[in-house]
Amino acid sequence: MILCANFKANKTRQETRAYMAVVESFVSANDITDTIIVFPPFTALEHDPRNVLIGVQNGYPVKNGAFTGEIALEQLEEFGIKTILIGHSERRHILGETQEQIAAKFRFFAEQGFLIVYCVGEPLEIREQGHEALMAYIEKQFEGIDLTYSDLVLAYEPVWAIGTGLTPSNSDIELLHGALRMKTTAPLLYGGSVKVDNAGEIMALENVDGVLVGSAALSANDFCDMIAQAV
Ligand code: G2H
Repeated sequence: MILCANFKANKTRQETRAYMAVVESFVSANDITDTIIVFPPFTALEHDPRNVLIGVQNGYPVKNGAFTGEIALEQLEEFGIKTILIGHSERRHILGETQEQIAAKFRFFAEQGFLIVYCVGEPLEIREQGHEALMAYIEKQFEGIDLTYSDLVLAYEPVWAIGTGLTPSNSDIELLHGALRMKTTAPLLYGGSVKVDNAGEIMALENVDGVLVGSAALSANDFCDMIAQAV
């Protein structure tokens, strides 16, 4: 299983250090062999600890240069970062990233050999149009994306389930993940209001290889509880 904690714009450097200490000691004490990835804000980046991967929530697809306000490869390399989240719905819908920009990031970071957690997902009005419309929408989010990339992890996160407490039914998750499984052999994560109460059940579903957790993973103890539920 792969379990990711996405902090978004939460936690200070000090809070992140305290969080990592809890998660790292839990992972070592329990001989956890699942892949655990934490995505802190840039300001709290540290070198990868031994047993937990540290990834970034974004990155600019150049080595360095005149890109005010961005963080590029050179700055990530300084921390030994080799894991990145690309295509998260908040970047698509709040920050206005286009599929073209997202695909450029994907290409660049794939060329650099990063482990890429690539996110797709539909808004509610698309889901209400049925499975075919939903798949057509997600297909567009695959434009310019190499689904055969060897270090790809694909995360399905329905936009309407993100931070809302709503989740699709287990059978809807299985239906969608089954369709994604036909397109790629990459591990498939589910994301969107995963919490201690539903993580185990979701991870036990067919074609679910892990979870991407936001708000419920902000508590280190809760994230450890979810890790303990990995099957
Ligand atoms: C989806 C998810 C983590 P949350 O954004 O990427 O957030 O678990 O808060 O819905």
